[in-house]
Amino acid sequence: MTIIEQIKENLMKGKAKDVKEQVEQAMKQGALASDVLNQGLLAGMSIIGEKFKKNEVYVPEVLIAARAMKAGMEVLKPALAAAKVQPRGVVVIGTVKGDLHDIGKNLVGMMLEGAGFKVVDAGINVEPEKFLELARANNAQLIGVSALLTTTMTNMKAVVEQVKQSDLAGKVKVMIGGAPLTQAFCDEIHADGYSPDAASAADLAKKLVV
Ligand code: B1M
Repeated sequence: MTIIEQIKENLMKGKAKDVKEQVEQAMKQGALASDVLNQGLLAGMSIIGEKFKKNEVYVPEVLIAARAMKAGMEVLKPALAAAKVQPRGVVVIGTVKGDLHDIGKNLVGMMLEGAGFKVVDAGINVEPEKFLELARANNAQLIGVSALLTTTMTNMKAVVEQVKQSDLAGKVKVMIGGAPLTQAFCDEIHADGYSPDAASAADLAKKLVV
């Protein structure tokens, strides 16, 4: 097995220390940072995402794989910056106004990072204006809004409307998700996309940012 394949395998097993050491080793051996990223870290995270979708792994496994990815990314970041490897896109993600649930939102953020996006975390109980401000400040192409309550999901509409009525219209798309949501609700508030889980959220983000 090559060192990059070992990185992929160990990431899937959540072995953060091994991943970190093997990324260091791969870089010392002269591997390209982009190969370590795409064929090692992102490839492993993508398999974990697929398994999560099929209920073959659960939230804890995704969290430890994401932790291993972060450990590898810490080593890789300077080399990626030097090689001018650009993120796939920038996503501002947050939980909608009035809502304090963030476990699902954090998981979506990790899967987006695993898919190569730069993720700006707006936190919880986020006012619509804050989403727009952060999108402008970070040149984001996407805003991701999470809601876990039937009483707060309706607040997502304001985010979609404010984006469409602002200078960001046509430049920034809004994707939504969270347990009480449906595609029908997404259509009703004219959001650009809905996904039922964190792995599909990463797939959706890739489709929305072309
Ligand atoms: Co609350 N809570 N909670 N809660 N809580 C629920 C959501 C609830 C279903 C429990 C119940 O009654 N059975 C219920 C909502 C009922 C409803 O509206 N239909 C509820 C309630 C009522 C409340 C309070 C009102 C309780 C009270 O105070 N009376 C209160 C509200 C506070 C507020 O937000 N203003 C409240 C508070 C809390 C805690 C603070 C105690 C805690 C949150 C801690 C935290 O997040 N840091 C909490 C928790 C933990 C839950 C449950 C138990 C678990 C939620 C969770 O994290 N799930 C939940 C019941 C349950 O689901 N069994 C419940 C795991 C997580 C990985 O799943 O968030 O669905 P989820 O995310 C998934 C997908 O939905 C999707 O991907 C994720 C991964 O696959 N997804 C996206 C999520 N966001 C996405 C965004 C995307 C795409 C996909 O694109 C942007």
